[in-house]
Amino acid sequence: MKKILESDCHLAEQDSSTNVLDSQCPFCSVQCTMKLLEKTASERKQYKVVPTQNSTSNGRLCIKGLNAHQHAFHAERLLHPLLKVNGKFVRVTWNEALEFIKENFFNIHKKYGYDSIGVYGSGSLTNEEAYLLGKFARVALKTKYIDYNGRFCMSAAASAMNDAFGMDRGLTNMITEIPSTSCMILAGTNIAECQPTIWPYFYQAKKNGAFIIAIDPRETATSKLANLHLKVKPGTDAALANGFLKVIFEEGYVDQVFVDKKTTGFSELKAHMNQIQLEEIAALTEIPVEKMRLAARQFAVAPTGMIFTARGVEQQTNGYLTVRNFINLVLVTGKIGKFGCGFGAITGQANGQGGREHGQKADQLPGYRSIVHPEHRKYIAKVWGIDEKDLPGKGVSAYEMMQKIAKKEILGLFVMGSNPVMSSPNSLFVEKALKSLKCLIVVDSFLSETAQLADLVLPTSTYLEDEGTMTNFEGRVTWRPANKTPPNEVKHDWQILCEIAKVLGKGSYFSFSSPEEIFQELRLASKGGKADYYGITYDRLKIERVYWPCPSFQHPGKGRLFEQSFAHSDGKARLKVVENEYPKESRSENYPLYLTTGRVLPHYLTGVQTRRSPALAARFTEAYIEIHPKTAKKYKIEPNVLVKIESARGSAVARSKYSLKIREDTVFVPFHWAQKQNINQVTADDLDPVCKMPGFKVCAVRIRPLVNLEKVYKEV
Ligand SMILES: Nc1nc2c(c(=O)[nH]1)N[C@H]1C(S)=C(S)[C@@H](COP(=O)(O)OP(=O)(O)OC[C@H]3O[C@@H](n4cnc5c(=O)[nH]c(N)nc54)[C@H](O)[C@@H]3O)O[C@H]1N2
Ligand SMILES: Nc1nc2c(c(=O)[nH]1)N[C@H]1C(S)=C(S)[C@@H](COP(=O)(O)OP(=O)(O)OC[C@H]3O[C@@H](n4cnc5c(=O)[nH]c(N)nc54)[C@H](O)[C@@H]3O)O[C@H]1N2
Ligand code: SF4
Ligand SMILES: [Mo]
Repeated sequence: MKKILESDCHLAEQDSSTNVLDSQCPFCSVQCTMKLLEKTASERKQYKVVPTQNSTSNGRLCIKGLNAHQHAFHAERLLHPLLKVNGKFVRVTWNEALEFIKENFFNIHKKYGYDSIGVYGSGSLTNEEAYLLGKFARVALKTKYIDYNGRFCMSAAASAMNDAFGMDRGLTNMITEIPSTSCMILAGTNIAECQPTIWPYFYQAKKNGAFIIAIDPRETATSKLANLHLKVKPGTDAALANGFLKVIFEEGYVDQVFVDKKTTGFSELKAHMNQIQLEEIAALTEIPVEKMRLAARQFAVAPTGMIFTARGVEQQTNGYLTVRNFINLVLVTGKIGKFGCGFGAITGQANGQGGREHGQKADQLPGYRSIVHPEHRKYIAKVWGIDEKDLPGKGVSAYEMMQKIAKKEILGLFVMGSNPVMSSPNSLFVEKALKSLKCLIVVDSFLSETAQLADLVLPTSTYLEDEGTMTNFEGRVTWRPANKTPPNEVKHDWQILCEIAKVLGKGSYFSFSSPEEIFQELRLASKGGKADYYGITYDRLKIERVYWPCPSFQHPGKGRLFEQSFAHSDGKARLKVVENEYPKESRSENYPLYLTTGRVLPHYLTGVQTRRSPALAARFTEAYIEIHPKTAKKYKIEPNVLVKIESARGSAVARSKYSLKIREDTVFVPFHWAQKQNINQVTADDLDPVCKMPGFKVCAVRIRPLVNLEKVYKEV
């Protein structure tokens, strides 16, 4: 991690031959800021990245941010539209590309109706582009089928927070309160590797005396900081939270004044607790009762406390209920809406937060409005200047779109900012489905694994070129400047959407000439909604990051939520009875191990960008399987050999990495590598019934060495 240095800044200002570009990291939800210094020396360009100050990451940058420009300047950047002709991509002009879209979309519409084309968006898009994509789907394509990669990321936490609090924002409190909290539960979150520049806030809390509890089947850089690490059996976190609740009820730690005044559902939860047996939970989670008691007591008696969840507990087929149960813990102990207390589901992608507020979701309209609510529909139809009756209804979730493609109900797909052939569960099924489409159009900066399957690929700008706003994990809106001109024929996502809308005859609804103009419409569209951005302007954002909701220009933005009341109409939060659910897929004789998947520090998601950053790629060149030495011996797997990982869906290959830090019944594989190393060829596609999140974090597998070394040794 790099911290801002005085000398770095001076270098930027003093050297007049240096081009200085202000920017913001394209990767995770912290949105660290930086200056890119570009110097031309004997016809070669040299780059240096200098972190800059902002009130979230405080002048820090992690290794991904420091090297992000390497992919932006990579030789494989797409520079013009590519059309597939006889199985090969050929260069075409923008006019030819737009004609192709017009003709193909027109034919599909005519023959199969508007809902036969789907749109697949992304949490990497700016707020302006995410907003425009939602409008594009509903107004230009008139389809109900739009969803985005955030479905695989934030859907469990978002739906749980909406239902429990009446509002979904990553952190309910300000990040600056973290060092003052006296107890923290970190459930299925690896902040030290996934949001490294905010880790110092947690470190400071520990230094100030906080008791930290980490829940993770593996020891990670995050769990290292914990006073208590609960190495839970994968997928059993909902039950573990029931264990904590049981102790809190049994030992009289409920904050009854808070509960009576600010929540509903207490008597049902209390009755449910009478049926909970700690021993049963200990057997299920493999966490001893005494450790559960210690964790629950520490959290309950601490004067202030916070709970953070992330994908470890959320990417489960019961992810929604699991998050609800951690929220139950915060509510029964009254630890929310106060200084040093709160709940946070740490968002993942650069715009994981904003991307889920402005209409990319199947059931959603801008400002967190609902597509099935008559008043919400009327309001947005008015902003867009269309008849409410012409606004399509609710579509389906990201993976369900793939299922509709396989069933030939969706025949054309427009993908902007995602690589679903790698990031979806059961990816072999997804690959087959995408190949069966009549028309696949992908907008990307690279020929990603999904773009390779496309009929038409449109080249888009990167973070250094594309101005816009992003809403970070805190719920603060940030402005990303971008002064670099896109190379060759590259266009911005928002320009591409406007140009396609024009050839489809809908240009008048998309006559924008800058991101700021789109933001002006977004502000209006969000006005009065839960995620209200009306009071936020580019001018304000150029000075400071602003929290939403921010309903007027004078409003400072709301850092701490729920101080007086929750966002449901009666002002109360909802407690919820959660059963000790088991993961959908359990181990069997045939598939005796749990596979869990996740990330490593230098790589980002499906790796399209970071695998093209030499400094990052060099740190992890291939997929690995973290495995306990005892387990490895059992399956005759030596260190550093290729391992075949198989499930009922398919197989993948990764190199063995012995580790005492993982449970003996579990293996871990990061998902940043493609083709044979793509671990999503193995994962299961059961979805959470409420939020449709896949269970990326648990599936049953068997493993074996790819090559029989004993045989090879004998032969040599
Ligand atoms: N370096 C890096 N940083 C990133 C990203 C990246 O790709 N690389 N991606 C960004 C994005 S989009 C996201 S969503 C976030 C993700 O951020 P995180 O959710 O923090 O990251 P993961 O590695 O997916 O999972 C977190 C932890 O969950 C644990 N886990 C697995 N199964 C279980 C379980 O059953 N129970 C519990 N309690 N824990 C479990 C894993 O061992 C892992 O350590 O990171 C963001 N930041
Ligand atoms: N097994 C397993 N699978 C997972 C997860 C897991 O933990 N385990 N995590 C899930 C999570 S949390 C997430 S967020 C998803 C993410 O998975 P994906 O949606 O596939 O995300 P990326 O790998 O970031 O792919 C983004 C693509 O868009 C391009 N791109 C980046 N920025 C832009 C832009 O501004 N505009 C356009 N047009 N293109 C852009 C990139 O070059 C890249 O090709 O993966 C999910 N899949
Ligand atoms: S990846 Fe995240 S923590 Fe690292 S520099 Fe980028 S925004 Fe900051
Ligand atoms: Mo994510």
